[in-house]
Amino acid sequence: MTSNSIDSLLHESRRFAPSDAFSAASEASRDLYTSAKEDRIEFWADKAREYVHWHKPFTETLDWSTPPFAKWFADGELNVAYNCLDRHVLAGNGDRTAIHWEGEPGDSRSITYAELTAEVKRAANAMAALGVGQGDVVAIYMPLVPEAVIAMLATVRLGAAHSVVFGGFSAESLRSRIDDASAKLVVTADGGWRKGKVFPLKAAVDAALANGESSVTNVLVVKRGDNDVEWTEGRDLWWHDQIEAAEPEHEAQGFPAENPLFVLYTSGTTGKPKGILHTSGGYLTQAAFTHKNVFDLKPETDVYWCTADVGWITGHTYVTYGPLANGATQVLYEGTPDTPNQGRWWEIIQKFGVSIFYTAPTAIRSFMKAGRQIPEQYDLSSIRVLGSVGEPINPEAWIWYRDVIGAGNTPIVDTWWQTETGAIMVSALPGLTTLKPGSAQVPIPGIKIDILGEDGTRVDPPNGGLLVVSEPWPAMLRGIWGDPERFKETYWSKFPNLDAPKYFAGDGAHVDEDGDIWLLGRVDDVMNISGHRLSTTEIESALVSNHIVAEAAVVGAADEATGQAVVAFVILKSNQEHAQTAAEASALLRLHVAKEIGAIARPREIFIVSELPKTRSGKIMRRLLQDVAEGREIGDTTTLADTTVMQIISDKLK
Ligand code: 6R9
Repeated sequence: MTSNSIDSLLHESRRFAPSDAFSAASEASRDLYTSAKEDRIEFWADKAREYVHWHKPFTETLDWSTPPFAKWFADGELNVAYNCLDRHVLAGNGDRTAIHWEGEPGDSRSITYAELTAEVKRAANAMAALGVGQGDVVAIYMPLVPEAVIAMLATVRLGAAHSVVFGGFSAESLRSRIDDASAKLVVTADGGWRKGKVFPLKAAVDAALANGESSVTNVLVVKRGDNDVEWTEGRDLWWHDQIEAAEPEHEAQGFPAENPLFVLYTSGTTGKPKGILHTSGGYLTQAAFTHKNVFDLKPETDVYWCTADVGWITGHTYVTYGPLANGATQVLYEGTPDTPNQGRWWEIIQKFGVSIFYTAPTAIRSFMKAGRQIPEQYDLSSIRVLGSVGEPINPEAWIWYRDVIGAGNTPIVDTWWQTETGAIMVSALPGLTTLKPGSAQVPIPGIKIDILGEDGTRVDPPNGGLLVVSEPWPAMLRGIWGDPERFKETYWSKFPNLDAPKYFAGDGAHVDEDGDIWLLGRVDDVMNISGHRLSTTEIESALVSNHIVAEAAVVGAADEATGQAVVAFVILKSNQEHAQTAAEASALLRLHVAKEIGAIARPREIFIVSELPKTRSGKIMRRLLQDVAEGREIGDTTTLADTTVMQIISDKLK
C-alpha cells in the first residue's frame, strides 16, 4: 500500500440487469456512448440542438483556449425560461400539467404549462418594473411553493441571475449571500410550512437588510404562511399585488449562451461560502439531456418527483430546469416527509401516481429506520425508476429502496454530481446498465472521468484515488462569483504538472474491473489507520449492512497506537432500539465490520446515537463528529439542518 491510493476493501457482488421490457422501451440507446466516444464535442453540439431552442444558433461549440475558463456555444443565444415554458405551449402542450404542488397542510394546486408560462410572464414584467434586467442578481429565499420556481424563471427570463438561499438558513447567511452577489431584489414569503408549523421568512430578510447599506432596493413577498410581517414602505411589496398589476404579455428575448444564469453558494468545510456561477446554454443542455436519459423520462406519461428543495443544486437542475425544459409533469411538495404522519411521501406518490422518484440516501435511511411497514400501506405500483443523489448510497439501503419502494424490480440510478458540475456526471442509464448496489457506475455519455493517485498517475483497480473530470463539460461551473483566483486554486491546482488542467472534485473513488466507479466519500474524510488509507463510505456501508443498523457515520480520531482510529456513530433501526444494550450493540458491530471488511477497519469505539449532524441537503457533517470523537469543542454548526443535534449527541455521550 502506498499513500498514493485509498484502500478499497468492501466487496459487493449483487447485480441487477434491466428487464427486457424496460430496455426495449428505453429512451436512451447505446448509440449515445458510441457517438460521444467518436466525437465528444460534436456530441454535445448535437445535444444542444436537440434539447434546446436557440434564438440564435451557435456556430462554435467549445472554447477552451484559456483554461480553466470554458465557453460553450458562445455565439449562440437563448432564453432559458422560453425553453422551459413558451416552447411547450407553442408545441401544443399548454394543457399538460407542469407542477402538481402539495402544501404541507394538505392544500394543493395543479398548474399547466400554459398557466405557468402566463404567471412567469407577469412575474417577469413585475420584476422588470422594479428595474431588474440583464446583469442583475435576484435573491430568492422561499419555502417550496410554486412561486419559488416562478421567481427563478422570471428572473432568468429577463436575463438576470438568481441566487437561491435555503429557506432554513439564518438571516446572517442570507445577508452574506446578498452582499457577496450585490443582489438588487429579494423574493421571499411571509412564512412557509414545516413540521406542522409556520416558520417566518420575511423576518429573516428584514434582519438581513437591517444594518447599513444594502444593494437591495425591493423585497417581493409571497403570501403563504399568513403570519404577521413587518413592512418597510417603499421597499416591501406584496407579490400578488405586483403580479395582478403587471402586464400579461412578455416576449422572451435571446441572451448569450454564456449569460450568467445563477449563483449558488456552497458552504464547503472552511472559509467563506463560494458563489458557484453557472451560465445558460451549456447548463441547460446537460440538465435536459441528463434528466431525459438518466431517468428515462417520457414526458407524455411520466409523473416525476424530485424531493429536493430549490435551495440545493438538485432543486435547480432536477426540479426547475431539467424537468421543465423537457416538458415533464412533476410533483413539488412543501413540507417534511413525516408531517403529519410518517407515510406522507408515499401518500403523495399514490395520490399523483408518481412514476419517477428521485431522493437522497439520508431520506432512504430514515425510512429504513422507521420500517417497511409504513410504505407497505400505500400503493406505490406507479413507480418505474428510482434515483439517489447527495451521498454514496450504502448497498443495503439500495437493496431496501429497490425492494420496498421499487417492488423488487425497479431500476435505481445512483447519480454522482456536485453544485460545481451543474448536472449529473456519473450514473447508470436504467435501460442499458446492469446495476450494482453502491456504485454510481459510469460517466454519462460525453463526460470524461479519471481516478488518479496523488502523483497524477492513474490508480489501478481495486485501489481508490482522486476522482477528476479530465475534459471540460457543458454544465461546468464557470467560476466562483467575484473570485477567479479562488476558482483556479480550489478546483484546478491539484495536478499542475499534467499537460491539460483537470478538475478535482474533492471526492475519492475507485474503479472496478468492469470500469464501474464507486465513490468513497470526500478525500478530506479519508482516515489513515496504521498507514492504510480507508474511506468512510465502505465502513459505513459495512455497518449499515448489519440488520440492526439504520444509519452510520465514521470518522478518524487521533490514536497513539495507530495514528488514527475508526470511531463510528450509529443509529439503530426503531425496532432494535431496546433489543440490546448499547454495549452489546457496539460489540456486535465491531465484530461485524471486522468480518465484512477486515480487522484493520474495526472501529475502536462505536457510539449508539439517535441523530446525526446533517446539512440542509442531508449530508453528514463528519467534522463535527470528529470534534466529539477527539473530545474537542464542537466547531461551526451554522449550516446544520437542525442545530440542536450536536447538543443531543454530546449530552448522550457524556
Ligand atoms: C448533487 C450534490 C456534492 C458532493 C459530492 C459528493 C457527494 C453527491 C453522490 C455523492 C456519492 C453520489 N455526492 N452525489 N457521493 N455518490 N451519488 O449533491 O451536490 O450538494 O454540491 O454535493 O456530494 O461528495 O462531491 P452538492
